[in-house]
Amino acid sequence: MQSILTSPFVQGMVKATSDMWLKGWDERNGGNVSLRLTAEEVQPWAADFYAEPRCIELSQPAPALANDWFLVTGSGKFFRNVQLDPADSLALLQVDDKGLSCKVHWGLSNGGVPTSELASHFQSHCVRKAVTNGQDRVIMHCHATNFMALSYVVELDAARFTRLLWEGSTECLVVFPDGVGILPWMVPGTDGIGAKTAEQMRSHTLVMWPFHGIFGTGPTLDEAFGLIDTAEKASEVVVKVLSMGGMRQGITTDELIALGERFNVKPWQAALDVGPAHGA
Ligand code: 2HA
Ligand code: ZN
Repeated sequence: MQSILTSPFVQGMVKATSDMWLKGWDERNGGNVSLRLTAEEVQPWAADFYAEPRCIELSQPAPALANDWFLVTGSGKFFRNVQLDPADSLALLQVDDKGLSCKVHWGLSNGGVPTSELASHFQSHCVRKAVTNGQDRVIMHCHATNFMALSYVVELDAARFTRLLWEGSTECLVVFPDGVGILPWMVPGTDGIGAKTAEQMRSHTLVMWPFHGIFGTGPTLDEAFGLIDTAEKASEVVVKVLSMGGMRQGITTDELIALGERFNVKPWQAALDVGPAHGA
């Protein structure tokens, strides 16, 4: 019997967190990731589970996640170290049958608790699970550098910011047609920011926490990573463009509409309606 360290979910989490570290998005203990799993996916590795799993109360009831399994990053753990010691850095959890607590079945081998942003993750999972009929399984948070930098200079209006990124790279509208939601600045690690993040996740796959970072969702770790990577790439382009004096030309509204038609996605209407970011 192979160790749970060889399981697709632990390997996938190691890859995602290592890539995020290498991108420079997760300094120190910055960032957190959660992956929803089925009983069938975790069952083959049950031999590695703790005989007496620790129980952790949830700060908010999450009945929609009753009995669900999650692999999450641990609070205070450094993404840079996940690849060196996944059993210390990660936690495999199962929510109880009422959604009031969870048990740590594997991981956090030297103690500790799941990510400080568990409230934002679980509340967002409830929403994404419902709006995508169970398809979305990943919530990913990090401190994507250029995306963060833009939050200091752009108007914090979701439709305008979405439009700016759509014009920052041709692939953006195809990758996030639902646009980017924006929260006001809030204290992280609280139920309050969790509720507001989840509210934005009803209609957006990306959410900005100004002066802090980004939340992304998707069906797989690769998809959530790719989504954030795409927004961050466009943000980098926009940062460079603004540093060179601003956009003198760009993708037009008609061109964005044509892009949506070609790739069979429905662009967020509000971001089309605000008009071009490049002032053409
Ligand atoms: O500590 O990024 O938002 C991890 C974080 C908190
Ligand atoms: Zn953070």
